[in-house]
Amino acid sequence: MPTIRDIRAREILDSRGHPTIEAAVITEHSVGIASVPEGASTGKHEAKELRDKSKRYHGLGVQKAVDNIRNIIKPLLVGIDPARQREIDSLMIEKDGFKDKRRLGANAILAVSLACARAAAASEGKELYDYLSQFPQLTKRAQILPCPYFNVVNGGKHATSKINIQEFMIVPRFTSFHDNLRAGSEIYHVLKEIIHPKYGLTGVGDEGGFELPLKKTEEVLRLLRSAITKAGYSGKVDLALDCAASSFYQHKKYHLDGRIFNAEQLLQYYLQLIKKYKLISIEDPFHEDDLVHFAQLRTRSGIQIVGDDLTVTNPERIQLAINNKSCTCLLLKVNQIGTLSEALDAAKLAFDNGWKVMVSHRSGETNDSFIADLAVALGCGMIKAGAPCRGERLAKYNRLLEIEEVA
Ligand code: 2PG
Ligand code: MG
Repeated sequence: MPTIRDIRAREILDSRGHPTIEAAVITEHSVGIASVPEGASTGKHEAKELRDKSKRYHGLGVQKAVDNIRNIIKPLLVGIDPARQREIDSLMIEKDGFKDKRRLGANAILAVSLACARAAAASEGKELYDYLSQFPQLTKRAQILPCPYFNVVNGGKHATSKINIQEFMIVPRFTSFHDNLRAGSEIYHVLKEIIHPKYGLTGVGDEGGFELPLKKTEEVLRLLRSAITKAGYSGKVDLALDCAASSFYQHKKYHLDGRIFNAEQLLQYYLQLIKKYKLISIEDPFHEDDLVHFAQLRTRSGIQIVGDDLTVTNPERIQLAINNKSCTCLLLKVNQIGTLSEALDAAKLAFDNGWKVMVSHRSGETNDSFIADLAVALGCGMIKAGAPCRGERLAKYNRLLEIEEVA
């Protein structure tokens, strides 16, 4: 039986140039390394990452969280088999003592939680997705390659433009992952060819999608539709949005596209967009506590309604959304809850209640491709990891290509 001999941790930088944590769990036979991502449009119910709030890196340093791994988490876990994931996660949760993991930091806890899974998979000589498939929450799930949701235009908190909707996604509908990746990439480059002569600039936002000097949701949707057609993918690629509506909700109103909406008016607006652009999925259409309007849009639109800031990968929040019939799909982000065991509990709860699950990256990412393996092990059929552009996004998509080849 392998046991944890050492745990190392260090401060590294993420794709936005902000500090984050990389941890290494070392056993007699293996080393498991994992790093944690960081959100920009974080839900208020998410687990809390610990930041130094000192002068370094404008307060964003993570030296305290790194010290917590070295001085508190390591002594707690040395000598344990890294495959005892539930016990490891529970020990860290208890030691932290806060529901939102603010003492040790969800970032510190998650780095170790994921690194343990990697170390255990390596000791067993298994690919990570195969190892994860053995978890009790996933035993009934078949491994499948997920369909990618490519975020090709960035708005909201992920861009400096005036577009309020955070993510405009294209969703190719081919059976193989490599065909989907090819479609995403070809459309992305056609989009660039359309944008460049019109606007000059073709800079990208946090998730690799283009930043556009436009103001209205419909202008972007029209552009996407023409790029899909011009690239020869008409009828084979769908459109989806992540509104991240909490980010344009102020003083009890939604400030979108230069207009001010109440929830009912916004719902009507979404229904029009869904019909006109054949949207197949909308994430966070209303603010993070509006369970009721999520539910109304679900029944009145019939399309996929994804909970992110509403549900924050937290079984308690998900149960609330289940009771209110607010969503049909859970967005699964491991760092929203802070341990692998709890993230898998969240997925299981969603599946058991007839929801779908979409595995997700964060806007601040590293080159860690853990979520690619996780999506395959969950057999959930959907992943969003940004545009088919920028290394930290491609790390996930390229890992899926690799899995597709060997699986
Ligand atoms: C989201 C995510 C990821 P962030 O809202 O779904 O795309 O953004 O990581 O900034 O919360
Ligand atoms: Mg979101």
